[in-house]
Amino acid sequence: MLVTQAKPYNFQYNPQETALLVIDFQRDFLYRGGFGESLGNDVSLLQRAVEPTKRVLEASRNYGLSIFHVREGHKPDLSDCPISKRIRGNFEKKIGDIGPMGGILIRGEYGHGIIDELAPIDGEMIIDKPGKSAFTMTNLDEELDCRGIKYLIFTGVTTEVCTLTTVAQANDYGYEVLTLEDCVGSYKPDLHDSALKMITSQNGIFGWVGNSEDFLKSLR
Ligand code: TIU
Repeated sequence: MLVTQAKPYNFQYNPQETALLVIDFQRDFLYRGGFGESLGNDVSLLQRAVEPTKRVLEASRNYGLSIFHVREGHKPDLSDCPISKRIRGNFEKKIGDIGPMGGILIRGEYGHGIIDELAPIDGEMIIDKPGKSAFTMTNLDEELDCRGIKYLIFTGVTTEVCTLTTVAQANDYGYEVLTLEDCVGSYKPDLHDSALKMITSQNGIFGWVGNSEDFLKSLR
């Protein structure tokens, strides 16, 4: 077992049974003209999570951890997009409308792709999901189960939306979950802080929160 410093107490994990999750680092969330900006957000706020996540991704590759990339998005015909999700907020640009990176949050479009810094390489799983949780309407749980994965390391955007939703569901499925606080990012700094507090409250109601430096140290 390896051990890394974390809140509310040290996180122990068997690297053979551990997967790194890299959630929704897509141009649609990090770049101007995509889905994140269509919701009225300052997308530059997510950049701070990119470099630490890159270091964790590269170290995880070198160590041989299982790596899962996750993307949020919809089929071009929007048959998997609830009307509630498309119209909520009354925004001018909606899912499926054309923006500078193609159809907003549509699979196969440039904006739906993962940013170059964190692009998947051969052998890494890609999970496409229509909702916020990476477990809902996907085969993520089966893919983790057949690899014998019990421990999940979380990186992703945004902290309180897709990351927290997936962390909470992973906890219900019985995974031991570590979220790296500098590898998750939000448009809302106060909600980022609250989401991380929610994970560790009650002595780890959803799991652990650590940081990239301590996690990298544990892999060395
Ligand atoms: N809007 C927002 O903060 N997030 C999302 O819509 N999806 C993800 O978090 N990936």
